[in-house]
Parts: sequence; C-alpha cells; structure tokens
Amino acid sequence: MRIRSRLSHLAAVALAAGLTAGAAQAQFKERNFRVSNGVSKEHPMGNGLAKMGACTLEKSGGKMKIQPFWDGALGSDLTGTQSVRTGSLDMVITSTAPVVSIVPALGVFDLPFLFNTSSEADKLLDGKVGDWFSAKLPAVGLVNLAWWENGFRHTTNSKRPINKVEDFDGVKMRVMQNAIFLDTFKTLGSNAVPMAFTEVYSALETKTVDGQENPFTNIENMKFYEVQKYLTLTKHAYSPTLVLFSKKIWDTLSAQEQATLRECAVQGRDEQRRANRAMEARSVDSLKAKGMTVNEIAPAEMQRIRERSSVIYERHTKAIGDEAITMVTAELKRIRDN
Ligand code: TK8
Repeated sequence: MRIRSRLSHLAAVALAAGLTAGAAQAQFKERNFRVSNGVSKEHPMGNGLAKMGACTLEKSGGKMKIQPFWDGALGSDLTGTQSVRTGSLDMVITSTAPVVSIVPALGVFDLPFLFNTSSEADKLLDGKVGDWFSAKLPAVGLVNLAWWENGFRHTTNSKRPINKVEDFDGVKMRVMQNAIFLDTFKTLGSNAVPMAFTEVYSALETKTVDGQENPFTNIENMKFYEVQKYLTLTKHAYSPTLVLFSKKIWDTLSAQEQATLRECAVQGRDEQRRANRAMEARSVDSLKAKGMTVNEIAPAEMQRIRERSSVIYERHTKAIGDEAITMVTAELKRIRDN
C-alpha cells in the first residue's frame, strides 16, 4: 500500500511539474524575430546574437527564434530603426548616434572624449542612467532590450597619419548621420560628410571620402584596411549599441515572452562585450599585419585636439538637454570617485 501511495504521490508531482512547465511553455507562441545588423556575421554582434538566440530557444522550448540579417540587408541603422518603429521589422542592432534624430538626449554619448574606459561605460549604461535613456524609447515606438557595445572610435584615412589637429585639414571624413559627429569633425578641420554605414566601404574605395572613424572591430569586420592606409588611435568617443525591439510587436507578446527577450538580451550583451573586447585586444597587431600604418598622437597634440573639440559640449547642450548631460557627467564623477 505504501509503495502505491508513494507512486501516486510521485505521479502527482510529475504531473504538476509537467503542467507547470506546460503552462510556462503555453506563454510562448511560435516566433521568428528578424534582427537587422549593419555589420557582417563575423562581427562580435554575431556572438551576442548567437548567445541571445540560444537563450530564447532554450527558455521557450524551441518556439522563440532570433533570425539575424547582416550587412545592412534589411536597411541601415536609421532606416532599420524606422522599420522597427512601424512594426515592419522586429529588431535592429544600431549605434545610438543615428537614433539621436529621434531621441535627442542620446546625443550625450556622441560628445567627444566623454568616456575614458569601457568599464565606466558599462557601469553607467547598465545602471539607472542607462535605464533613464531606455525609458525614453517606448514613446517613439522602440524598446531597448540591453546596452551592447560598438566601442571606442578611432580615425582612419587614405591621405596621411594624423599627428596633430592641423592634419585633419582638408580630409573628407565620413561620419555617422548625426549632428554632433558632423560638428566635431568639422571643428577639427575636416570636411565631414554624413553617410550610412552600409555605404562607407565603397565611398572609401572610390575616394568619394578620404577617411572615416569607427571602433577597431568595425574597421576589421568591414575590411576598411583594404581601402585605408592610416589608422590613428584617437579614441575620440565611445559608441554604445542599442538592441531595439518594435514596441508595436512587443505589446502583442506575453509577459513571459517579454521577460525572456530581456533576460536573453542581457546574456547576449555579456557575450558580445566579451567577444568585442577580445577582438579589440588583437586588432592593432592584426590591422598592422594587414598593411595599415598605425600611429598614436603625442599627449600635447592630443590635448590640443581635446581643447579644440571641447566647444562641442556647449554648442549641443540645448539639443541634447541639460538633464541628460548633468545626469551623465554626475554619474561618471560618482563612478570615477568610487
Ligand atoms: C553599424 C553601425 C556602426 C557605426 C557607424 O550598423 O555607422 O559607423 O559605428 O557600428 O552602427
């Protein structure tokens, strides 16, 4: 009798567990979320999305799929973001810079020399300040699932090494479609040209532009070294990456599906940052081996560049908004003091 009662107890527990799991799985519908990327699949964004997709499949019992598209096949950062806003595209992985025309406060991240280290960027973006910016996005039809990393930006060109601010003079520089980057590189003396990322390689190849600026991983991944001779380690800005989901589609998802997307985007974040930094650590040697001439700028000349570009802060405070700038600079001070 005891064995039977134990067996029936175990059966009841198993049934309950099955029902619970079943109920949880019932919270998931068959989904295939398409995500647009400007970079190609070998970029560390691929590591992040692979981790995120494995996570959503595992948590949804195979129902929630993430399907990346690469090389701007579904549009540029800006057009991809617009498609996500209309609900015609589920997700886009984009730098913050092109989104500033939609959410001006994000422009704070484009201010030259704002961040010194990726560690302080992580602490700021993954904390309450990052949440403050993310909270601005649903009003424009976007949900930011997590902060991933584009990285610290350096300058390449085909004309000359940049050893002092005067060396920018006359260099036709592609910049992101963003008023602050446009102003910064004009202020440094170059002839700045806004352009979508997907057009940069061919513009460099045809000498439509002489140079561009991007993190090492993009310079490598997009093979800019094939059409750029000089790499100058300016480290002039740190670009965060947004993992944007369409709010129109988000609002049709169950709470369980929404929570899974957020949790898996965070797992993807940690993997993407890891892979990005591992690749960055090898990049200077790798880019030299691929024929680039790499130079650093002497501290005194770097100081002159910092001083020249410092006017950007007051010139764009109004557009960005006092609150965003005050909050970010205060948080950076708190992080640096601790
Ligand atoms: C890739 C872009 C790129 C950015 C740029 O989609 O446009 O130069 O740095 O990372 O977001």
